[in-house]
This record gives sequence, C-alpha cells and structure tokens, in this order.
Amino acid sequence: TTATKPDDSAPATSRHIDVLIIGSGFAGLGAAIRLAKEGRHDFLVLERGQDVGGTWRDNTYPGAACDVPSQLYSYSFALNPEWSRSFSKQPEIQAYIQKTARTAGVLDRHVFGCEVLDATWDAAAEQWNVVTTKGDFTAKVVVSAVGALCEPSLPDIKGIEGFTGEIFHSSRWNHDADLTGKRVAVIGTGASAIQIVPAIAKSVGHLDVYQRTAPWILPRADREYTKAERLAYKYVPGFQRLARAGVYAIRETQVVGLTRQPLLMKPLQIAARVQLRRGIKDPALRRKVTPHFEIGCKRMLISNDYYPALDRPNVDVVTDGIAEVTANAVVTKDGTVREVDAIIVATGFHVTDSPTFEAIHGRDGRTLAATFDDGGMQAYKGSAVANFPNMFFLVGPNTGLGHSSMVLMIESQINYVADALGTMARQGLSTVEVRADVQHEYNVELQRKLQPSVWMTGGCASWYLDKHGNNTTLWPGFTFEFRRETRTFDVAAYHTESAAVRAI
Ligand code: N01
Repeated sequence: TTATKPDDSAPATSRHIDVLIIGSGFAGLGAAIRLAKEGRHDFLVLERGQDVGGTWRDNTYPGAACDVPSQLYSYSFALNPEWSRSFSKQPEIQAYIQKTARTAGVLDRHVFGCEVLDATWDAAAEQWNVVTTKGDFTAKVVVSAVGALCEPSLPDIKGIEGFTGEIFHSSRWNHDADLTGKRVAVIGTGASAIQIVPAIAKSVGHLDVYQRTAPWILPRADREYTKAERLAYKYVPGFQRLARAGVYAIRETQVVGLTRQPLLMKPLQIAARVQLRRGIKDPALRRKVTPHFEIGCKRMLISNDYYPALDRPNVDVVTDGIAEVTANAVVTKDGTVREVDAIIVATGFHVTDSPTFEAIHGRDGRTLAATFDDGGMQAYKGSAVANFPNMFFLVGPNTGLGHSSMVLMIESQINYVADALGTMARQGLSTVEVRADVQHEYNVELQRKLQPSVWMTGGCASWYLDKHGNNTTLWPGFTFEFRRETRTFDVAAYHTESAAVRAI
C-alpha cells in the first residue's frame, strides 16, 4: 500500500512558496509535520518517489530490517505502540511512516514524482529558483532532506555493464527477478549484504559472497514482543516512554567507547568473536571472515543468521578481488571464473560525494559539490553551509550516528530549522547565511573531537570518511549534546539581511 495516490498530474506551473522541503523520508516528513503544526509557513514537499518513506520505501530487499531498536525508531511526537518486535522489519517501518504522514494530514502538501533537477540562489530576488520534473518553483527557503544513504554507489568493475544476467543494487531490488535455484553473486558485506545473504541463501542454487573487508558482526537481540508487552505499550500510560528511555540510555553509553576510549569497545569485540566461533564451524572459513580492524571503526553490524548462512554448503565466501565481470561470470584476480545468473550489488551509497550536491548552486553559481570537494563536506551544526543562504540541511554533514537512532538527530535539526524560520519571520529577515568563520571554527572543533575516535584510529576505510580523510558524516558526541546545540537558532552566527532595509 502507499500512503497516498501517486501524483500523476501534469507538471505544476511556476509557483512561489515560502518553504520548499526536498525529500519525504523521516527527515523531510518530520519537517513537514512540524511546519503544518505551527501553521505559520506556506510549505510544500517535493518528493521524487511515489510515496513517503525515503530509504525505507526504497530498500525492499529480502531481509531488510532496522539495526536500531524499534522503541527508538519513531518520532518522539508519534510513538508507535504497534511495533511487533524489538528490531522492526522494513515493511513495518514503512507502514509506520505512511500512517504518520496520513494522520498528520500532510500528504496534500506533497508533490510526488517530482525530482529536483536544479536549485539556484537568486541573490537579487533573495530566493531559490528550483527546477523540477514537475515544473519550476521559487522559494524563500529550501530545506534539503534528501538523505545520506539514497544514491547507490555502483562498483567500477571492468566489464560489469556487459553482464547479461540479472543485476541490480541492493536498494533497487528487482522483485520480478526469481532467484530460486539460480547461481547468484552478492558483492559487498556491509549492513545491506549481511541481511540479504541469509534471506536468499536457502532458496538460491549457489551463492558467492564477494568480501573485500570482513565486518564485525554482533548478536542481534531481536524477538517478537509478547502479547503482554504489546498490550502494555498500547494501554499502560508511560510504559512506552519508559522503554524508550531505557534503550536510549544504553545506546548513549557507547559514545564514550566510540569517541574517547575505544578500549571500552573490547567487550563488544569479544562478543562478536564468540558469535563468529559459534556461527562458523569450518576453521578456514572462520579465518577468512575474521575482521582485521577495531570494532566500531566501520558501522557495527548485527545479525544472528549471517555466519550460519556463510557456513552452508551452497555458499562460498570469495576474498580474491574481482578482476572483471564478463557476460555470464565474475572473474577474480587469481583467474578463477565463477559463472552466475544474477549479481546483487550491495556496495553502498554515495555519501560524501552525492550527485545531489551537483544540482545546488549557491552564491556566484558555485555548486554544493564543488564547495564540498574543496573544503570537505562540512556545515554549521549539520544544518547550514556558507554561501548557501536560506538553505537548511537535515541529515547534513556530521549528523550521522554510529550508535543510536537517526530520528533523534533529525528531530533536533527540525527544531533548529523551525526556530530559524520563526526568527526570520519575527525579525523580518529576508536572508540568513551562516558566517564562514563560524562554520570553520565549528568544524575545526568537530574534527578535534573526532581525532581520538575509533572511526579515525581503528584501522579501517569506511564511508564515514571523505576523500580528504576527515570524518564528515558522524556526530562525535551524545545525542543530547546535539539536541542542546540545536535548541535555538543562533542568529548571531549568521549574516542576515532585513526585508525592511532592502525595501529602502
Ligand atoms: O553499504 P556499505 P550498505 N568491490 O557501504 C563493499 C545503513 N544501513 O548498503 O568494506 C567489492 O556499508 C564494501 O567493502 P569495504 C547503515 O548505516 C542500515 O551495506 O569498503 N566490494 C562493503 O562491504 C550502513 O552502514 C541497515 O571493503 C565493494 C559493501 O560493499 C549503510 O546503510 C541496513 C566494492 C558496502 O557496504 C550502508 O550499508 C542497510 C567493490 N568495488 C543499510 N565497493 C539497517 O538498519 C564497495 N564494496 C540494518
């Protein structure tokens, strides 16, 4: 089911709006609900898909589920007493997002099937000119909520475009492709792959898992809620908030091990080793999949069925690098040819080099891509970038988490943006643009805090780091610290222009 009927209407004609939100995943939808509640701003959400949900709409691969406990994986203003288990599966999360959108009554503020092709700051008119597949818009403020894990990163492997079998990215699963009994290759062993592999291992004929770096995998404390728990979540006042607070507190403690004392992560490493020993009986295979970096350096993965799946007789882990793909096979650097009917590309996303950055032109026409390419992907409080006036980012630079729910960070950013819009209205500001010196100092301090973290010292390469070697994706503190920093819009950090002054 979809939250709404697809909007197949003819392209909208040129239209001015106070606030344009791009994207309707957890972030954009949350912002829309907030602005609707405030009722002060004329706003519209442009969504390239045909439904709300963002990555939870797109990632429909077999086994897709969340690695954050269900109790933390909802908006604080729309707790979900209906969760059926401790770690929710994708269909349940998507249904929650759809229901939240419907209940909040914001679907009629969405334009679905509307992809933003270009957004350019018009300094003279003090507005954004936004070109989309459904017509042109102008907006006083743009809120970019396009997500960090939405643009598939396809591997640059010789000959891959000539493969004649089924081939698709994990986040673009082809449900028409029947893999039953087929010879299948999965490239990658990240969070997506380790869910896909156990989900398809039994039904495919043969499975080759191409592993470049062995990941750390912790037990997944997943179980169905009992009837009593479900009733309590639904009917006992405060029970769900209490459960949420408990999970929150446990998760937050990991920050110290991740960012200040990586040695504190050792118990997790031991737990992961025990799980590896129990899950895989073959010692040679066990050696192959033993990680060689500190746990936490890459995203920590959780699964109870990945190792047993690798141990199946119809599954091979291939660690020789891929040399090329031919019309019907994957060839490794040692010359081995493995014929396959299908290739699943679970190679992650463009995070620090997202193609969406190309479409945004700030002052002097410079793209966000060029800006990030020079100085690294950086922002002020993850929300504003110098030279991009009246544009705010949700899930912006250094707002990701290695330990807890992104929804917590998203809500903090929404508070900040809502307060920014309120401040602009109250003070009659036509533009706000973060000061370059403030942004610079903020990022120097961020990088200083990140230096001792396991993400920098743990001996791995990960999508957390950009091409300059900086961690431009993760927040190096407790989520409540970010909440505190973003509680109010600190207008002094911004160059502002007042509408009244311009009129004179
Ligand atoms: O992508 P990834 P993902 N040849 O980038 C390998 C979230 N998420 O889609 O480690 C061969 O993590 C690459 O190898 P290496 C979560 O935040 C959450 O799995 O770079 N291999 C790696 O093994 C997660 O972190 C959930 O050496 C190549 C894999 O592909 C993020 O999304 C579920 C290669 C990519 O792993 C991304 O996860 C899913 C090449 N050319 C995702 N290029 C849950 O909540 C890359 N690789 C459970």
